[in-house]
Amino acid sequence: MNFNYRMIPIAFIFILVLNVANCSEKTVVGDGLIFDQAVIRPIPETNITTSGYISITNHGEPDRLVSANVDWAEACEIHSMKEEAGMMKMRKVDEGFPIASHSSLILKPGGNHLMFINLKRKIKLGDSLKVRLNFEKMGTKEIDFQVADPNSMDSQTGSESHEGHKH
Ligand SMILES: [Cu+2]
Repeated sequence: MNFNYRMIPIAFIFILVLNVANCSEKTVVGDGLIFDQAVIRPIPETNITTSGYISITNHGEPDRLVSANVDWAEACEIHSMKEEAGMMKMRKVDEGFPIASHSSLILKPGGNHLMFINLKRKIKLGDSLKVRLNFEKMGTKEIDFQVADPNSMDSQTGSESHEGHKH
């Protein structure tokens, strides 16, 4: 048998180093992207579009939200909101939104948002719907969005009354 016993301690040290690397990686949640306040606006049954909002914090490398898609609507677009001649107008953003390192992308009412077009199902308060967010570097992240009044989300930070902690 020609087994080299000197390799054992080396292999052992290598495994230890790998474990340490794994541990430190786990302290960064979701590859460096943290999702919060993912909400979809409740709408009357007759409506066929609605909007979605989310706060994305990037603790990793610079990235970009390039697109989003869902199973429950024909299309999901990324929209910006800009004032033109005194009116707020929304526009489809084909290039998506960049998210610099250690900064946040906040989609909120009155500002940039996700637009769900030609809904295939009813959207009612309390529902939870999956949205796939596609990032240039981090790939696709499937996030649970809650159907809730988006205007009440800011004041709810850190004190959600009935749903508890959900990520
Ligand atoms: Cu829109």
